[in-house]
Amino acid sequence: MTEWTILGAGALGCVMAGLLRQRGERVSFMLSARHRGHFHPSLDLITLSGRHELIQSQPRFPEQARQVECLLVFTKAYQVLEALKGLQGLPTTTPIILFHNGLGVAEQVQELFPHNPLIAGVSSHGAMKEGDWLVRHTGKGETWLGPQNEAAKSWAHLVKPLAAALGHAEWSNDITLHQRRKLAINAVINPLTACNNIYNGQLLEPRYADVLEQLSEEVFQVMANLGDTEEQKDFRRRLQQVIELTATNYSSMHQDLIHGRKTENEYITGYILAHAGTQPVPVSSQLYQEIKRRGG
Ligand code: KPL
Repeated sequence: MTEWTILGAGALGCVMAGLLRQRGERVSFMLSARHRGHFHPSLDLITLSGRHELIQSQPRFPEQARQVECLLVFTKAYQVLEALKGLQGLPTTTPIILFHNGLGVAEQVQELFPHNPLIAGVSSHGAMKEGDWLVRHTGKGETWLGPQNEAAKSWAHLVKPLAAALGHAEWSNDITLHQRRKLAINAVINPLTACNNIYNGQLLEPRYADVLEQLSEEVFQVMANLGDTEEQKDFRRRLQQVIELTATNYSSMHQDLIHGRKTENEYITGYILAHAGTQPVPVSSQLYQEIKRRGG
């Protein structure tokens, strides 16, 4: 049985670790040297039904990179490279699965680890961190994996144990489509909730109707220009569904901004701006600048 090593003990990384352990999978956390001696042996997972489950996992440190069998990366987009640079000892056969929001990082990881199977992951599970090693699973979602290089193409079997643990996991040879579709949702919900200091569900209040409409239109057009054939009504339906399913969540960008952390602005709204071409994207530009102005 493969051991799954989680890099990035944020909300989603911890929920995934918990769900995998509940299915009897072997799970470890890759920690940085500063965590040595501070590792909590058990993770407290609050399940969808509100039960607390204590999840046991193993700590691993960068000098043990050689032992990593499968690496699941849940750090923020802007932390991926730094975190991976410390793992140069990773065997070249170890698959690296990247789960960050936004796009544009995999190309750089490929340069750093040219031989490893490189896989992109897209997950819509809801997760909220409520404390150190205390995490709440807030919504069941889908998980898609797909190859980012040639070496990854023979790793589709990884979805089987993931599907058993997460309820859904599928392989897609067009993972960029799934990444872009998730990015489109994030490019609407995240900056709007972050700049207005609201939880996701508040976007459905009448006072946000106009800006929500304008921003959705901008993001939809950019994706359509990039070749996505999704119809606008389907995009709007998907957006509405995610807002409703995560209504009580604060988006990750909201949480980052409010806690004074760097956000994924560059990889989400920045991606929309970079791919807008001649299409005007005034709402995205304004939100992008506002988040930068606030230090995110
Ligand atoms: O992925 C998310 C995020 O916060 O980054 C959404 C789907 C918007 C849920 O909050």
